[in-house]
Amino acid sequence: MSTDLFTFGESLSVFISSDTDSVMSATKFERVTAGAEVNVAVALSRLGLKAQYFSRFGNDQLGSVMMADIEAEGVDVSLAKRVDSFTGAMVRNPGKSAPVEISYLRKGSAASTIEPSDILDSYISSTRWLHATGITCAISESGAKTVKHALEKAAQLKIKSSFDLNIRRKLWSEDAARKVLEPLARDVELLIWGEDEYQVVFGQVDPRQILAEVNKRGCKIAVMTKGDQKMRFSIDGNYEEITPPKVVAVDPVGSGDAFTGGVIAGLLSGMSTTQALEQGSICGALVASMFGDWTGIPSGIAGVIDKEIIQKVRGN
Ligand code: KDG
Repeated sequence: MSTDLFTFGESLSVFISSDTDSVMSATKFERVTAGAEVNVAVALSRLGLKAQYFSRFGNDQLGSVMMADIEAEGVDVSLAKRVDSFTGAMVRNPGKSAPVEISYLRKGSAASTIEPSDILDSYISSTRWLHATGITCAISESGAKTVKHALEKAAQLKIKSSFDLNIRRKLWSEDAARKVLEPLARDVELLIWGEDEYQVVFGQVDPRQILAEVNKRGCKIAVMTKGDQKMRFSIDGNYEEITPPKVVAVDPVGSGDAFTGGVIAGLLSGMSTTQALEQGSICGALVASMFGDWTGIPSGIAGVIDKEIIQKVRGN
């Protein structure tokens, strides 16, 4: 099967308190499926492209329901393995009156047993784009090896790839993250990190300087995001900025992944890099404007957001 995107990582069942804004006082919880890489796969699928996602799920009910959720979004999850461990979860408040606070239930989870041999060369050679994140590096040593293996294989097979640092400070220290992630920040088509993540890996530096440096490391498009603020990027040494569309932010969780998905889809559709980044920022803003990681992801055809949605966001 040939695909537009192949990605892998850990998806989680996210339990969100629904009767109060605090996990401490809630008695009711809503469950949704999410995860940085699967969010990107869903974005590609909503935008009309073929996305394939690999993970290890436990032989449990959460594993079954999450695979069904992913499949219902049109993402091919048929390569996934079921293993003798539990499927990971996350508990959080919705962030309505207090900042979002999360707790993970994932150490030793099924997905954390992922290994380089799970990612067959054929998964990469049959796709147009490989996407990986630093979260998979944080969940286990074999996860970090798997990311390294997949990115190197993509470079070897001349398949375009993207890497999102996605530092999760509840999973590892900044020091540990820097050691593992710094060597991986090279030779990808698209490197997307938050401003604070660049600082963790490269120290306090001028954005223009560091983005140019990242281009020199073989990353053609280097992007530095900062939530709903100005996004900086550099393509082959040429620095530019985009201001994301303003929306009323309801829930920022998942907006970075929607941004990444919108950019990849745009690039695969043949848009210019700047247009693809603009499309990504619309996807990110839409997700932030609605509750949940997937709710606001827009629909589209062949990688391009539906025109009416763009008109609505731009207010015309
Ligand atoms: O990017 C959104 C993710 O943070 C969320 O879906 C959960 O994957 C997740 C994580 O590891 O925090």
